[in-house]
Amino acid sequence: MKKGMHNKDCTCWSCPAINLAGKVDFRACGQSVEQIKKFQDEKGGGHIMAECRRRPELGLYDPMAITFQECPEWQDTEYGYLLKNMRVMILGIDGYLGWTLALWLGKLGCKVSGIDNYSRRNWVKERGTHTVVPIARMTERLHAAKEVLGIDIYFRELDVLDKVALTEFLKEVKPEAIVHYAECPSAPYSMIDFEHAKNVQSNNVIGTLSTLFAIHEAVPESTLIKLGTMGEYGAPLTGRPLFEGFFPADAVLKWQDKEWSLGGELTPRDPVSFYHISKVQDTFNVYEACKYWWLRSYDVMQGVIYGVHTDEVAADPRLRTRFDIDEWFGTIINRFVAQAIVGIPLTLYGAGEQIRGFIALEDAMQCITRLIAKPPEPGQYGVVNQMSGYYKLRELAETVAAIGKKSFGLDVQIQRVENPRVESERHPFNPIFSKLPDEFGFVQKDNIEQEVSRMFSLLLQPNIKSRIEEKRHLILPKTWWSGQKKEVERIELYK
Ligand code: USQ
Repeated sequence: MKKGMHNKDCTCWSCPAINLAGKVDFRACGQSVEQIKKFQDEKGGGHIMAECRRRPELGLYDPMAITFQECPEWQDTEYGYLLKNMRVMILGIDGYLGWTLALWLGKLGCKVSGIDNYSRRNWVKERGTHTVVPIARMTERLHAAKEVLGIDIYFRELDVLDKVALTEFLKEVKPEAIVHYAECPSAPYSMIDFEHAKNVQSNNVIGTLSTLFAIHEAVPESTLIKLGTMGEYGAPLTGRPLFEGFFPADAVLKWQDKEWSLGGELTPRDPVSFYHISKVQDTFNVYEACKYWWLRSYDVMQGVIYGVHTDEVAADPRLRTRFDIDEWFGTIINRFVAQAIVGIPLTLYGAGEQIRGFIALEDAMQCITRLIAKPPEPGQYGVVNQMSGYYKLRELAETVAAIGKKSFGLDVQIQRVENPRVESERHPFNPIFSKLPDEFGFVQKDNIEQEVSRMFSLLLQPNIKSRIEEKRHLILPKTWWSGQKKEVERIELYK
């Protein structure tokens, strides 16, 4: 695929600037274009008409007549054609991903807006810790974005659970794409006790429901990019493929002496914490809302994220994104690098043979941008598995240790500790993640070695290293899936 060209043949049918008017109910997910084409062939066409909000001079016209490549409102960029000054709203704009994406899209010329209620700052505070890469207050962040990168970000302090206020904000801004990161992302946090499980599920599930109703009321033509997780699928011991949300057309269920097609059905889910369960519930809510109201959404089943780098966040210390290393909010590679720096042996939970999908921060930004650039059809709920590779946790520990030793002269050890989680420790893993590269033109830019090196360089800065030292007592996990609260014991020093 030619760079930037993955969406050249999309038409106004997928464009958020369109107002549709027609006589046919074409809601069946993903089949709408076929249905309309068939209808047009049979009836001589012209029944589905559209108006363009950006180009009212076009009047009423056939929404499949103009491609993104032909439309002057869609401009060629490195990541595909992108709507000129596209209005993108980020829910959860103050978080690790949200802030990074805001700067990334702003630099690409999008008009970025966002909401946040600072939950993440508060949850991390509750653990008694802080982001080890210092981040500025929101007002200072916004000021720095303008001063350093020339980006205006329209921010409002707002909770996604406040459906009325969210609807009003959507009506005011009229975003053409909405990226929903406003969820609690932590499996351990959801396993602390009933109150935390309840908070995670209500924040995530009801927050997404509120978002769906608000979009339906205010901007039904906008694309919802919703962050799901690879952990929705679990790791089935049969080793069957983890398809991208749905079974492919040729998948078959054989039972006794009969056969049925599974094509197009949602695949089974086997989540591994109350947090991961919240994402499964979101999946069904978003899937159904697309059917009921012709909303359009991509559900992004993201692997474990790691890293610190995009050009934008690295442009000024005030633009940095947060970086957590505690057992609740630090993800494994990020934690390992911090541990290596302050001499805590890297903590492999259990056997360390668990396999997970991973993606670097910058690559995740590229993926989201490419999804924004190729909106789904009205009524379409699409799923992508977003990762650039998968690894055994043991291999990751070895990689971090090797880079720490070789490039930074650190004495890095690896330890196996009791596993506080309930998860398979030895299992096959067969994820399918071909849609982003094949259909959206995603090209992996960062590899683990390169990004881990960048992380070491940043985290070894004296002020950041001392912030890690200050919280080193919060590295070893104490939150058990069983409900126990005790620090894990070391099983063996691995290397
Ligand atoms: N693990 C260790 N040592 C550690 C920390 C974690 O061995 O010090 C293990 C865990 O037991 C687990 C794996 O590493 O098997 C990943 O754990 P994690 O804490 O890095 O990530 P996880 O809990 O799976 O959740 C993270 C994000 C979540 C996202 C998910 C994607 O916090 O928001 O949904 O990654 S995925 O794992 O693919 O479901």
